[in-house]
Amino acid sequence: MTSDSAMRTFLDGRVTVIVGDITKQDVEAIVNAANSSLLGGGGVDGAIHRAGGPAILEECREIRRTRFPQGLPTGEAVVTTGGNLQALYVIHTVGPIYGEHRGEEAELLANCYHNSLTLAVEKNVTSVAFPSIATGVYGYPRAEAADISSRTIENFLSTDRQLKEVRLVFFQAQDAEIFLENQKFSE
Ligand code: AR6
Repeated sequence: MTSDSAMRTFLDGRVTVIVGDITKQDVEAIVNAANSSLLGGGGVDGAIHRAGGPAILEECREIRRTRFPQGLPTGEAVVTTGGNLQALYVIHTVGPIYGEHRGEEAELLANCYHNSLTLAVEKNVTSVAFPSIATGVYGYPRAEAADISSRTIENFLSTDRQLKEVRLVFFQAQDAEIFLENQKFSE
């Protein structure tokens, strides 16, 4: 369980916005802001591997070996066990490094959300939590990321009936405020 409570909800409660730690969420799947190596890193990635234990890294290595020897491309997503986390699954996606994709950053960030949600549905989960992908080390401006992530999530949920909760988890209250000021949910 988590003691964090929703700051705000959208789309009839199917989207919630909270301040908290992604590793502590009581949802069926959490999303990791990974890098293309899938072998861990700092930020959310480091926190998820520390909290989830070695089973996650083991599966990531196997995915690299069998499916992505060159690394997971930006915008794509893969799923592993949640290891010791409450979540059953970790969905790993690679955000764009801001300024390094010749103007295709927005499309790539949208792909991260769309592909992660697609995998969540494929895994039959009904709840999934996202960190704010690419807005840390990868430098994506928080206001622009809010616009893109909210539009992409709403678009996905408009044709999906399975997901009951998409939880957007911000590490700091100020980050959640920026999201709330810039999101484009219709209700
Ligand atoms: N729970 C929720 N949000 C968090 C947490 C947490 N425990 N920790 C950080 N954040 P980042 P990126 C927020 O840098 O920008 C890694 O080294 C943070 O405030 O984790 O996609 C990977 O291996 C920020 O808003 O991910 C890659 O190399 C957001 O999570 C690279 O960083 C994302 O910050 C990926 O960079």
